[in-house]
Amino acid sequence: MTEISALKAGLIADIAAADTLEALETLRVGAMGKNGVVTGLLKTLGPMSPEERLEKGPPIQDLRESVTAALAEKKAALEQAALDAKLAAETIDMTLPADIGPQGSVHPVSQVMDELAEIFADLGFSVATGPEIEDDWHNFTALNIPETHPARAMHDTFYFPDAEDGKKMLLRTHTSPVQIRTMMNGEPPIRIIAPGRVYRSDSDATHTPMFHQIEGLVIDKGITLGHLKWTLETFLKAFFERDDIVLRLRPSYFPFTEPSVEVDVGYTLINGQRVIGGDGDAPGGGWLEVLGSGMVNRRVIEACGLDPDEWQGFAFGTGVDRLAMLKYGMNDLRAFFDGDLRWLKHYGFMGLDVPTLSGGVGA
Ligand code: 2NM
Repeated sequence: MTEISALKAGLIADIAAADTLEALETLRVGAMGKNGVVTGLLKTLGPMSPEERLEKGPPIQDLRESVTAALAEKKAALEQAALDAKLAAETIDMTLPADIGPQGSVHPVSQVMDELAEIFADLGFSVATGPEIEDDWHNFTALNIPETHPARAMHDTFYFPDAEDGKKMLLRTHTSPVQIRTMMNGEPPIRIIAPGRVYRSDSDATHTPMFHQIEGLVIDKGITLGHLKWTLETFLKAFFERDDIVLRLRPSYFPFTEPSVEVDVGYTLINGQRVIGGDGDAPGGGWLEVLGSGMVNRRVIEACGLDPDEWQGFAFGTGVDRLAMLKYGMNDLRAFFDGDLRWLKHYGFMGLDVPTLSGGVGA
């Protein structure tokens, strides 16, 4: 056996015996590295005469190729073995519950808006929307609110700087302009609710500069206060999920309705707790104002281009935030809009993929 074939046999045996990637790397450096034995032999070829190189070159090249191939083969085998060992050790238990990660929740205002839309959908009302930036005609004038009405004073309404076309633009102070637009653009009979954001320059424990309203409007022939009373009673029973809701209608004043009626619901004392339902005049009981309403003023119907001798109707309005507080027992309105995740986790509702009562209580 020549010196080179002995060296080749030894290196290949060492490579075959290497049992870690680190040991294999040490062997590679010893043979093929800058100062490796194979590298050293290759370097001897340079100064040789062509004749000598022709004789001694092939076994050295063969040594280089064989060692390189053995190193690569062993490296692949060791890597495969490492992967096999890892896969054998890291089994995944597919029966473990998945980590569902952080979950959002439905804000009580959104929840209550959904509940209201569903209740009124069952009564034949559709949902109407409109711009939050309005002009003073749709927000005030058409609603029989004259220039001198206190609701127009600067301290209540957020006005935009005067526009060039002379239009006074503002943030709507109620959703009534949606009803105005619906009456102007559509043909009666009309049965709509208009939920959405409204804005008033007001801020304390019970008032935020932005809050949510829902208003309803019915325009048809022969509509009376009786229809209004039945509709509101049916709605409040569905919303508070109680059959013993008692309404108290008090005469009131709104420029856009005549007559105007404020609606209270009775609460009673149950185990010392105020619970909505029952006769508010019972001992310990009382009345909570929940809605404003009335028969739409004929001047409003006329302003919308309809004949008030032909078409009559009723309208009502209330605060969605306030309804949410009453139904779900929250006491600070400001917390609604703080975006505190702890509050949302506590008062929020599960998404619509969870079965709920009338799309209702889910959390
Ligand atoms: C309320 C109370 C009473 C109301 C009236 C109208 C319209 F456009 F038909 F005239 N929309 N909304 C109304 C009536 C709103 O909120 C407390």
